[in-house]
Amino acid sequence: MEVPSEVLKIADDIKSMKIRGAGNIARAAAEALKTAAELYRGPADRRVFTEYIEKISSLILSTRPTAVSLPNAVLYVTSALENVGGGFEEARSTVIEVASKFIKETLEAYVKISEFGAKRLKDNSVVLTHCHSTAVVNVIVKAFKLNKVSKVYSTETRPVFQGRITVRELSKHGVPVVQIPDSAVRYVMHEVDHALVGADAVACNGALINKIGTSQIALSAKEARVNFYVVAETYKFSPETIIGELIPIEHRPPEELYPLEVLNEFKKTKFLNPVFDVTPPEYIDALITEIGVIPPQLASYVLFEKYGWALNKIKIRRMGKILVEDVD
Ligand code: RI2
Repeated sequence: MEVPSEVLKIADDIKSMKIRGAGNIARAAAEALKTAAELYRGPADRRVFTEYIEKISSLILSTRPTAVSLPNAVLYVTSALENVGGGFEEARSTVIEVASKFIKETLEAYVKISEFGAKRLKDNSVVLTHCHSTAVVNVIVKAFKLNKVSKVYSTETRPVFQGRITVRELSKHGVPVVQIPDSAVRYVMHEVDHALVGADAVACNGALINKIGTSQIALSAKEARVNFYVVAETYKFSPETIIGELIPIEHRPPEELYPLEVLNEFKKTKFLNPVFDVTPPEYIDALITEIGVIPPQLASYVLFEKYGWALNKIKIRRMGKILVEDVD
């Protein structure tokens, strides 16, 4: 069974970062599985359909390696498929229903997160944020409507400049926002009350994996005794880290740093473009999730609660390959 062009497009858009942000990536993954099930034109045979969904899953998992929300979205849908009885029709409708449920639940999580997060900010706060996180924007907008935010510093976030999206979105809601180069974080930190960042992944020890530069911001916040909060839905917590896996850090091509014609002038220069970094739990004051505001030390508890059922058969998916199966 061929992969439908609509699904190939979603995969390409995630890879090229047309679709980006851990939450959007996860919803796009669920959407791809749902679309694939809807467009399936193969034989009405459960085994053939399951193989087809596995093929789609591998394709989606191969797009970007770091945001754990992506394998978690795939796990959510494929484990429901594994668990449902019946034949082809039940299998197909399960994929469609469960993928839609995932999308709905992840959107609903923003409501709770913004309520909890806004409560946590003090009145008249100056907030600093990095990159573009939909979850963070939701918290800031909610807090702003409650008159709790007086100014937001938003980093540009080189090399892809996602900070420009943040500025656009916050301005649309009337939030006073100041764009700064990434290197100006420490310069403004003395004015900041709370640093708020999103998450691509949270490890079982509470460490955060987020946009490159996040750990420097955490360091600077700690030095200035500024609260450093991570806004993260629990589907960004990584069950693989419980069985000792490390979260791979994506490296992207140097073309994101310089246009190709300029790069050609630097024949002997090497370029490094890591997209994410790791912030240790000691630098994090709290994780703002849809189930509450929790200390990073509770991450493993959340993981056992949320993914405990999956741990004895977890599939480690790295760039589309299933490396380990049935881990006891
Ligand atoms: P939301 C982004 O990664 C940023 O690192 C951001 O903090 C994180 O995803 C979470 O974003 P990228 O896709 O899910 O820009 O909160 O590489 O939108």
